[in-house]
Amino acid sequence: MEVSANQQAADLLKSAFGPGPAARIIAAPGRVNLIGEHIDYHLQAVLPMALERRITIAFRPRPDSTIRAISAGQPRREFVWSKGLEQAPAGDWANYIRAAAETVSLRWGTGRGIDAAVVSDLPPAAGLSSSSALLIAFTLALLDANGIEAGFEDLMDVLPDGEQFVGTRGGGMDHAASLGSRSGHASLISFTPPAVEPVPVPAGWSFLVAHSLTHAEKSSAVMEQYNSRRRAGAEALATLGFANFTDVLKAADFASVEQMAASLPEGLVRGAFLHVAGESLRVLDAAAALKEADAERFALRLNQAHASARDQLRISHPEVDRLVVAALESGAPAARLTGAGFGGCSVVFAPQDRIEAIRLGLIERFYAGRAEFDPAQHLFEAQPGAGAIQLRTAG
Ligand code: NG1
Repeated sequence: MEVSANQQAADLLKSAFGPGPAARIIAAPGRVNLIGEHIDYHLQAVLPMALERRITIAFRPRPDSTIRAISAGQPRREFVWSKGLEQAPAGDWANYIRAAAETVSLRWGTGRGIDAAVVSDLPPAAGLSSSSALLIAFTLALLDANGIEAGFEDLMDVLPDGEQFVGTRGGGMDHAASLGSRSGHASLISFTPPAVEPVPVPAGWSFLVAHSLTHAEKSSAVMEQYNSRRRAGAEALATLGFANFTDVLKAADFASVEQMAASLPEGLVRGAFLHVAGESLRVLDAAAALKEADAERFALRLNQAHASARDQLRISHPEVDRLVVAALESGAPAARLTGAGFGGCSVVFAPQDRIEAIRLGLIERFYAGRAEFDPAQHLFEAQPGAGAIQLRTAG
C-alpha cells in the first residue's frame, strides 16, 4: 500500500526526533507557470497553476525557541530562533528554514520553535517553485506552532521579501499560487493588491511538465542572471520616463509597445522592455482564451511567450529550446519554458487525448539515451491542485 506524504513525514519526524504528541501537518504545493514569466516583480498579472505535488511538513511545537529540521536526502539542521538570523552558507537548505523564521519574526516576533520533518515530491531546481513551497510550509508551521492566524494578504505582505533572504529578488507569483490556488483551476494572479482569481481549466485541456535535464540551480551565477533581467526592465522604464509597467500598459497594445521600444538602444534593455510589456498583454489574452476555452488562441500566446523569453529577455537555454521543439514536433499545440529560465522545465499544452502520444514523442525525441531521465520526476502531467490554504481547510 502506498504510504501518504503526511504519514511519511510523521514517520520521519518520529524516527528523527523520537515519539511525542501527534504531529501537525502543513503542505504547500509547487506551481507550474502557464504564462507570464519575469513580470511578477514588475507587478504584472501572471497565470500559473498549483501542482498536485507539494512539500509536506510534519511538526511539533517545542517548549523553547530551537528549530530542528530533517528532510530525506538533506543533512539535519538545528538553530536557535532569534531576531536577525545570519544566513547559512549558500546552497544550504537551512536557508529556507531561516528565511521562514526571519519572515515570521520581522512581522510577528520570535516564538516557540518546532521539530519538523519534510517530505517532497517536487523536483528541485526545476522552475516549479520547490523553494518557495518550502519557505511557505515552514512559515505556516511556525505561525501554527505559535497560535498566530495569518490570512492570504498578511502572508503576501511578508513572503516575497522573506524569499530575498535566500538571494533572489523575485516577485510574488510563487507564493500567491502556492497559497491561494484552487483545485481544478489555474490562478490569474494580480499584485496591486495581491489577489488570486481561480479560472477553471476547461475539460479536455492538459499540461505536461517536461524537464530539460539542465538544472537551474539558484547558484550565484543564475541568481545574477535573474537579477540582471529585473534591472534591465527597470532601466528601460527609467530611459522612457515611466514610473512602472502599469503606466506603460495603460492604453498600450502590441503595436504601441513595439513603437515605444524602438527608441531604446538595441540589446537587453530593449529586449526586457519588449518582453515585459508584451508578456503582460499576452497573459491577459491567454486568461481570456482560457475562460472561453479557446485552445487555439491560448496556444498562440504560449508559443509567443516562449519566443519572447528566448529572443527578447534571453532567459532560455539551448536544451529547453530543444525540448520545446521536440514537444511541438510530437504534436503539442504549444510548449514554452516555465519559471525563472536558464534551464529547468518546460510546460507543454495539449488536448487530453493527445497527451500520451506527446509523452511518447518526447521520450523518443528528447529523453532517449539519457541515463538520468526519470519519468516520475522529469515528465509528468500537471493536475491543477489546491493551494496551502485550501489544503488546510480540507484538513
Ligand atoms: P522560479 O521558477 O520558482 O525560480 C522565479 C521567481 C518568480 C518569477 C519567476 C519568473 C522567486 C522565488 N521566484 O521563479 O517570482 O519571477 O522566476 O517568472 O524568485
